[in-house]
Amino acid sequence: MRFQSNSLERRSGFNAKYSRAACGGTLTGQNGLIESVGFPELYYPDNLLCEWFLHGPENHYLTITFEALDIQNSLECANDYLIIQENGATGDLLGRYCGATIPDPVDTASNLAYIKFVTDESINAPGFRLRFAASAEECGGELSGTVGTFSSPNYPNPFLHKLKCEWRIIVPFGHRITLTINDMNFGSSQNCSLNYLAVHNGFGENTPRLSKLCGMVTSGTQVKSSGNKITVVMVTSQDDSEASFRITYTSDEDAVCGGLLLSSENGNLTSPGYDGTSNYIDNLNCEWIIQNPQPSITTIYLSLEDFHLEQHINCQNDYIEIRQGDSNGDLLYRLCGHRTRLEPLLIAASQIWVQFLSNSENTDKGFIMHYSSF
Ligand SMILES: [Ca+2]
Ligand SMILES: [Ca+2]
Repeated sequence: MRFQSNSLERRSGFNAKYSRAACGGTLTGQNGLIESVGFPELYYPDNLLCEWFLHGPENHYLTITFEALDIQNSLECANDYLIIQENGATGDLLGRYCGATIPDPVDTASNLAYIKFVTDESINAPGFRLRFAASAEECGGELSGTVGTFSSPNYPNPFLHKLKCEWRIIVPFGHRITLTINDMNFGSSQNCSLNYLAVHNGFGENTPRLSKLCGMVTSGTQVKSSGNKITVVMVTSQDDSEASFRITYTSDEDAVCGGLLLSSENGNLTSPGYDGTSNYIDNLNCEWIIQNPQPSITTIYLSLEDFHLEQHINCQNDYIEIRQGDSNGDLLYRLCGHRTRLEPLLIAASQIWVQFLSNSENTDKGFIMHYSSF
């Protein structure tokens, strides 16, 4: 506001009163309390428009609980009313309230909420008192037992917030993981793009996706990794998505591929099912460690006897990666396509990691390579 006068006429001026809004504001933190003006001793005034902005910690959701409610009752709460919206002033409406019946608590999808209290020009009542509390959902993690169970947050109660959780399972080399769905209900299967479980053949979402599960899944449904690692990602994208699951895993079956090999023992490494004519399958992830048990010998020798993987200019589809040490080591080779000149690979390392990955389409005959050290 600015007052400005020029060089012409003079007048008596102005006198304005100001005061802070009697209601509303921004509440930041883990929890808080909101009341109507004068609650509980006095009735709220007429002609109010009060707005509260609730701001909980990141990655939390808010539970808003009514401790008291007594607002002028009207058809469709048209006269005096309280509304709660999630995600702030432009978010979805969670409820519109009036009368004197205490509603159930409401949960928001995110850490933000907006509350508005509006009254008309006549008839009032004691008002309301609300509390909000922020909660974080704990989920995901790494499991390394040979058998185990994991489930959605708050299982067997349905999970009701937007969330992404990742479970990574690792079992000893040479074993594959069998996941068994004991129970899974992700609500309507029309929402498969929004609410689902994705199972990946290896660690992380960059490994081939074995399955995408959603809706109601028959108890006993199984998904198997090819090697000793698997990842389960749970995605819920709507605030009211119903999601609950319980999965058991075992690891008594032999791996399809991958394992720990000793270079001193000289042997062959092949794509699963390699016979020189038939093709490997889609969505494989095979991880081998080739280790030299004698530290004095630090060279590992790999010769490609036959090599036919799907062609791709950058080896993005099906490929072999060879790294020094383990999966986090320096990348030495990334191979794909057809190799007719089978040059031997001499690698100056006492341990290497070899990964073969196939994507969801187009396969070829695969490969056979010989490993040794001398
Ligand atoms: Ca009123
Ligand atoms: Ca492929």
